[in-house]
Amino acid sequence: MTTATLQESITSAPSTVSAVRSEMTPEERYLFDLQGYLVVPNALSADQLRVLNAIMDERIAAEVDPESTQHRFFGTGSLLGWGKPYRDLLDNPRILPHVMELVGPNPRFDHDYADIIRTGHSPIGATLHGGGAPYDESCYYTHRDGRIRCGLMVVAYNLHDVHPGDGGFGAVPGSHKANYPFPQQWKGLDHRNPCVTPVTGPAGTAILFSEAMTHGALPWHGKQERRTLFYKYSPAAISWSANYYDASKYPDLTERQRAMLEAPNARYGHRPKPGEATLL
Ligand SMILES: O=C(O)CCC(=O)C(=O)O
Repeated sequence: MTTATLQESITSAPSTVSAVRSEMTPEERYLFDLQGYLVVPNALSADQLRVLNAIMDERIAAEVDPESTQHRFFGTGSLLGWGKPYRDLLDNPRILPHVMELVGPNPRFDHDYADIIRTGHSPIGATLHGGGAPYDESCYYTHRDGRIRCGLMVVAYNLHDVHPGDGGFGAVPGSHKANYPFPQQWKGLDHRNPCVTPVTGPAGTAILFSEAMTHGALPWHGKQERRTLFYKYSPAAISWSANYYDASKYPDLTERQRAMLEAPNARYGHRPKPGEATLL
């Protein structure tokens, strides 16, 4: 049985998002530690998909050249500004237990973006990046005191189906624990690379992965455009991004969501409130 089939058999998911668990299963924990990624089916309900796609349709109509083959929504504002359905994904109950286990009990939302790919290369091209070596203190993967610890982990939501053969997310399973750098001459994804596993799944699937795992975007051959949301989380005191969120822009956030947007710090009790921090 391949790891992919194994994963399919043990995560054959609840059919609705209401079947929420409070923690990762031992099988999910095993697979994430083994592979550096985990596929979570049905992370979004059919209703969520409809609304998230409808909002994205409007954004595409407003911002994306119909002739362009790909586009990344990044750098001109966060997906959190696209409306409550996007803000609610911050602490998606189907995924939050995984995030809290993989980055720690006080997860911090580090950054986000969305990609659409109509054909061929993604906005970042077709080159693998990341990996356990050389060690990267912002994207580490380690295991201490009986717990997985990721410096930066990603929840990638498929808003459209990704079928086998379409392309999409490509992973080098186990590479988050590699002791040697990934060979430079193998990094291109335009040709089949036996080290790379295409990770597929229908709309609503979430692919969780450690940024320390070598990964990239396989060239897209799907009939429908690929639509992927990337929500990235760090431990409370760590930041990959140089930009921090301003929670005051989103008055409808819950207390938990607001806490996830706090700038990196150790969450000590007498810290200045967001907006009151002193520049030293
Ligand atoms: O397209 C993908 O699934 C991978 C994207 C990625 O690795 C990145 O944005 O850094």
